[in-house]
Amino acid sequence: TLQYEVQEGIATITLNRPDVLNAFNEQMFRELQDVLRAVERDEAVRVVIVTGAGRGFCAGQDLAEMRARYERPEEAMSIGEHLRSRYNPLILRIRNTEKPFIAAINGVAAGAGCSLALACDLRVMAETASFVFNAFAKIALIPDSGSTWFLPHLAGYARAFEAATLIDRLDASRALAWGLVNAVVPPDQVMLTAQEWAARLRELPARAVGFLKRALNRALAFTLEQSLDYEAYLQEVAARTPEHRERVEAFLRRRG
Ligand code: LHQ
Repeated sequence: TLQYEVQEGIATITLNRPDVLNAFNEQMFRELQDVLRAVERDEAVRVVIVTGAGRGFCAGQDLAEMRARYERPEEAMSIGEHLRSRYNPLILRIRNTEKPFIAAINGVAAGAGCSLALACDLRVMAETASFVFNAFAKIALIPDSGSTWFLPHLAGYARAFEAATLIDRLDASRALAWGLVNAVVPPDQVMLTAQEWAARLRELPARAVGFLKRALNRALAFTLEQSLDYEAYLQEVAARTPEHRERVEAFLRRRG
């Protein structure tokens, strides 16, 4: 259900259930868990790209698998448990892994597929792709897997509410205008753009990029005072790395 490859420091995870627009099932979670553990551990991996096979990015929870659960409630875990044991750890792992994640949104993202995209650090979206945040409301649920948090933080409260209710297809140009994605490109350039960003991120010192990710994530729950303090703490560590000295020296040499 997944393709995973690492090439020159760039890991690419391709959700691979194209017949169902890469909806999440149990097996995909198992495979994702293994792959994300590998990504976190493997020092050779500097940047991660997440994309979908076929015409979709990710359609969220596989509803056929859900139905099977509803039919055997005594065997199945509750939705709350399902979120706590599957989706929430996935989202948190993406946020807590101190490497940049790029979502290459090749096609439609619905439900938790939107959440997956928003959990990443950068997003490039195909002109033809769209977000379907109201997929949740349409099946009488609320946005989950972080979407109630990501949406207002990225786009603001009113847009979050609108996206979760009224908008059937939030198209790429609106996603860009709302700050939900960083760039919109023709479909055949989605992976190229993601790879180009990844190659540039790879050239930056890994420790510094990891700390940046940590500091920005903390800042979302911090006061200015707390952020200033946390910056000073991380900077202390960053400044002790050899890369810092080397790069300052290299800058000064060029100025000669
Ligand atoms: C699917 C799915 C899908 C199975 C397309 N499942 N087959 C919820 C509950 C519990 C616990 C945890 O978390 C969650 C979080 C969630 O993610 S809730 C939201 C779940 N997702 C949805 O409700 C989205 C359902 N899909 C759609 O609304 C549409 O498929 C979208 C808008 C994504 C795309 O529409 P189209 O481009 O018109 O494609 P399509 O509907 O024809 O889909 C293509 C195929 O994929 C089709 O199968 P078929 O055999 O007819 O070709 C769909 O049945 C299948 N598919 N999403 N989530």
